[in-house]
Amino acid sequence: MEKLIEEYSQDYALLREAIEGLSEEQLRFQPAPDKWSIHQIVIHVADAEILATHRLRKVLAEEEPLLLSFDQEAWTDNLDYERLDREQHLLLFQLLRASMLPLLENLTPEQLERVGKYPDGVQYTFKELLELRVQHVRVHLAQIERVKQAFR
Ligand code: NI
Repeated sequence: MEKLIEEYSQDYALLREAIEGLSEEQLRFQPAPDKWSIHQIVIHVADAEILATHRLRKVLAEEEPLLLSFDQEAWTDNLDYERLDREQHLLLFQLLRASMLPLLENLTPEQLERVGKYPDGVQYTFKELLELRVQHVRVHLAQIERVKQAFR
């Protein structure tokens, strides 16, 4: 658990590191018309974190709450990610993660096993939802690396 919390708290720095020194041209480069730019990936990661933080809090606070997912392509297209401020979203991500840290200290085994359910009936424990946060950033860090390679 300690390792998981440590990884969860380090993701912001990893995201920063991944985009450090990139030009605006690199950040806006889309490897294909249907592939996200690094800018879009960063906004997506922050947007996903808003919902995920809400889910984590809901599971800790309520009895078997209903969890909601989001249509990520629709958000990217309809929220005009191109115009959103990347720096703000990075800071938003940082604050969302930091705001959770006091809640993650001293969690009891019972709290880790608290569950939430998606409308399709699939159930996740708090611990699993937390693991998914770290995995989500990992997936997108790898994606950022692929976009960087494609730009070269
Ligand atoms: Ni994602």
